[in-house]
Amino acid sequence: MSPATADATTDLVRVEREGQILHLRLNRPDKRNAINDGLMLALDRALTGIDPEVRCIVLSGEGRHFCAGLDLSELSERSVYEGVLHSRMWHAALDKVQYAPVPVIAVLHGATIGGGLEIAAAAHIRVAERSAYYGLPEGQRGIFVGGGGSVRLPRLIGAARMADMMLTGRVFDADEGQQAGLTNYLVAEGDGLAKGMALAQKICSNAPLSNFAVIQALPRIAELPPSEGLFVESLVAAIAQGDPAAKERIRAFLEGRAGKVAKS
Ligand code: 1HE
Repeated sequence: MSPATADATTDLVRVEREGQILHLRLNRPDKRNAINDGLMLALDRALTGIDPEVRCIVLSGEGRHFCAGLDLSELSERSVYEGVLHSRMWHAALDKVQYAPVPVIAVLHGATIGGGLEIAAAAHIRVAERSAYYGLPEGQRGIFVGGGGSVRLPRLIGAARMADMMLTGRVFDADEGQQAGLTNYLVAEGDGLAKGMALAQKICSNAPLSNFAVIQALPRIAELPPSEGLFVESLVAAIAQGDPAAKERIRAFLEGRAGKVAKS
């Protein structure tokens, strides 16, 4: 890892650059990366004005846990109206994760709870270490998800599983999370970041427009009625294949200069 280029204004989210990869690290380990306003705003800032040379983002948590969710100490004095604004502030920040210009890989370990799971759900790929576990204790705390969880998590694991987690306080371990579709990769303890970085390197080697189409077009098309989806797909396909990077890559394959598809 190159020397940290920590920015004083985003101290609660450490920002480091390794070549074309931007590594963001939730950085409030004493409080298990519980999300106070400062941390969410720091995440928002870290995702604003990303250098066009960046091709992939890796998001992880400092300390023994990925994230303990909403900082409950900030909640008690909030009015209903302030609650709405707070939730909308989270939505804006987590939209910057989901609609980042480049793919975001979340590397999860330890507690990935409440708002922590909402952050993870906004990423495009999730890597879990064996210690990772997932909970939505909102029911026990008398609150509701407010960071896009009710929109994004049912699309990953289904509304029924999410309701079970919220109503009964059911906690999924790393294996259960993987089986439920919460995570894409499950690796040994301590290997999460290396795996996240290795995946990021692969993503960096793709054509940028192709990556952009996957993260921007795919989830939108999936929400469209089939006929509209197919029409939008045809436009995106034509745009992507018209890109010089696509033409060069296809030429390279036809001339035997590009790798074959193989199971690694
Ligand atoms: C916190 C928080 C927090 C830790 N808000 N301060 N989230 C939760 O309900 C999860 C609550 N936290 C826990 O269950 C545990 O802290 C953990 C399982 C995450 C970690 O346990 P452990 O033993 O490693 O740490 P700890 O001793 O419990 O916590 C260390 C410190 O972090 C301690 O503060 P200290 O001043 O006594 O050292 C804790 O109080 C503090 N801490 N978690 C505030 N969450 C927009 S809607 C989203 C809704 C939600 O996210 S609901 C989920 C809330």
